[in-house]
Amino acid sequence: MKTALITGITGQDGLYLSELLHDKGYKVFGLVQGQNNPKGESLARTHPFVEILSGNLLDLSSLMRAVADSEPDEVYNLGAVSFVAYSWQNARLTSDVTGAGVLNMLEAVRFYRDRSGKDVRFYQASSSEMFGKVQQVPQCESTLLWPRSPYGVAKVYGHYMTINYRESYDMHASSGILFNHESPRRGPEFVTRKVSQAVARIHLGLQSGITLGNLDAKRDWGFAGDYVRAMWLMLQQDTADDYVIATGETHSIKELLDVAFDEVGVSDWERYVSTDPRFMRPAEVDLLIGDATKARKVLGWEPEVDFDSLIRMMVRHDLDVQTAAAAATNP
Ligand code: GDR
Repeated sequence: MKTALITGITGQDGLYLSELLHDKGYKVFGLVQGQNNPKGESLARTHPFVEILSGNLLDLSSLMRAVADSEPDEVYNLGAVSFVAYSWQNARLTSDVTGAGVLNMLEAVRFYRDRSGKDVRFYQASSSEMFGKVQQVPQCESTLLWPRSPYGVAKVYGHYMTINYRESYDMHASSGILFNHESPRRGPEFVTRKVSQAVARIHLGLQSGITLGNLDAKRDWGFAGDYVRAMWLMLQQDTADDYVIATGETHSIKELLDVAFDEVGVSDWERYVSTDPRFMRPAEVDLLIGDATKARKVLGWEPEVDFDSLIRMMVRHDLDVQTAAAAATNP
């Protein structure tokens, strides 16, 4: 039986990945930070097969203990301060957790590997935010990185540190440059879920409209369940490497609104949508579209859920959730 340790296990990707690994027969450990963390309590209820370990990416000794206790074959570093807009207000915290946290995790793995002699494989969750002000369209593994947010800068640090540990210490350390990936488990601060929740609530008469930021930004959106499969495939290769994971299609926020509102039979969504500078970013990433040719060729990875099905799946999920919540408050 193989063993995996996942940081950021309470996030969307951590949950999907833990299920994938559990189905493959892995013993799964998950790092959860803080005392009485409600997300940890919820994880224990919904994913009882995960063994929860306490630790924090800022605290190297806690990571060394987590690695020693779990004796992992594979470590997936998904933990981060991950909301881009928040990173301008919390640039130092983001740099520490999302950037230096990667170094701490790499050190903990290297220390354990050197003492145990076990070949531990490492996955780093890099991000398309690293491309920022894009220098090439579409973006691939060799595209020059030009991050546009403190979050993007921190991810670049973690990305190059992962490559550096691979080259300096012969570690099996791979980096997945994942483009935006969404699901019904996405946090409501991200634009797809903010829209799917609002559309469901507007349809049910629970909310009158939605206020957004830049409607012209374009993203390459895939399904998180497809993307965690790519993470696992990277660690099954003989050689560690970096891979772009993307659908190769890009859509604007306006197109997202077209599909989401269409799912509830609304075509003139403009009457429900307003914009507010509050949701604009000091520096925007205007266009992302990934070229995942390498992942397709080397890993044999293909996305299964397309943009249209993804957004409709999220709206339908939120219709169910909101209907149940409304029924519970007005029985
Ligand atoms: P992103 O995701 O920043 O790409 O990072 P997000 O969904 O927050 O924004 C996508 C685009 O939508 C525009 N936008 C809005 N965004 C939010 N959150 N709220 C709004 O009201 C709104 N209006 C317009 C944004 O300006 C942006 O252009 C995500 C995160 O998951 C990162 O952690 C991850 O690394 C990358 O995807 C890949």
